[in-house]
Amino acid sequence: MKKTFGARLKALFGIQTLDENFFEELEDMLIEGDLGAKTAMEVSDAVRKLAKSEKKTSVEEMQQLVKRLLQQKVRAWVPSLVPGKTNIFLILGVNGVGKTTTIAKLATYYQNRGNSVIMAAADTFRAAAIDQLELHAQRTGCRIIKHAHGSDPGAVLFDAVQSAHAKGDQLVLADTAGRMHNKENLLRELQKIDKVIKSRIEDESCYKRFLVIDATTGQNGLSQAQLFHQAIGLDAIILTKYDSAAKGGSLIQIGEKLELPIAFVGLGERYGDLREFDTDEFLDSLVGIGT
Ligand SMILES: Nc1nc2c(ncn2[C@@H]2O[C@H](COP(=O)(O)OP(=O)(O)OP(=O)(O)O)[C@@H](O)[C@H]2O)c(=O)[nH]1
Ligand SMILES: [Mg+2]
Repeated sequence: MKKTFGARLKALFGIQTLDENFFEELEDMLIEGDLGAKTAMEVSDAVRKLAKSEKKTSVEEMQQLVKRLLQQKVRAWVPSLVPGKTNIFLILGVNGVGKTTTIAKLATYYQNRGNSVIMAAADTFRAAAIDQLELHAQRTGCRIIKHAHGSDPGAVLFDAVQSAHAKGDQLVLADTAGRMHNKENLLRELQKIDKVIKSRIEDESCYKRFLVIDATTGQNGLSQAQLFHQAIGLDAIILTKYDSAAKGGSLIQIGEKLELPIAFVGLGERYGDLREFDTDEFLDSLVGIGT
């Protein structure tokens, strides 16, 4: 499954006759890869120009050209903690994308860099959510701040920030619900949580909002990002399940339309399966370089 898109692209680039069919196929393939119609057209036009202006166009040249065009659209950003302060990461995303698992991975990542991390169980909507986070807290050795199922998630954050301040923890990782009775309810609750956090933090630079996107959801990634960015405001994206589907073309569109950077990539279910996003590696895989 992995690299299928890049491999197909490379196979297409290997075709000797660069006629109109070739460019149409290239454009279709880029759209199928979730890069969006505009980017697909831009890339296929650029390749067309290159093919015309230079007599010999190798597979490698075309791959590098596509990479160069896409490079301007994605940006990596690894968040570092503001030293001596309580940092808060709010982890957002629709249900099932991997928010809770990502919190355990982030806890491990920041603990390994010498920080004391606590978890805040602000998904109070789904019955098993608090127990699930608690299990991750035990396994990673984090304190957890939780209230009863069905209680106000904003109050959980209020307590968590206060507790982290009091005990001198560097990072609060806040789990949130991915689903409520309806979308409007969910967004309204998340906006309330956001307000509570903003009223409790020492300064804005300590607070970051991450949207978790599942690599297997394709084009939907963009609409999810637009929805959350508009309702709450986002700082960065975390891409999960990249081990199941190395697609991720929607990141290009998210980067282009919303200018959001990518922070981390989830590559499995274990706590160590989190990598800092690497633009070069991502684009190489996307366009089939080195395969
Ligand atoms: N293969 C793979 N599976 C993952 C990854 N991240 C999460 N998962 C799995 O995806 C499933 C859902 O993960 P959760 O962390 O519970 O997702 P969530 O967003 O918290 O879900 P809700 O709380 O129901 O909204 C679990 O089975 C995880 O093990 C990843 O990077 N790779
Ligand atoms: Mg969850």
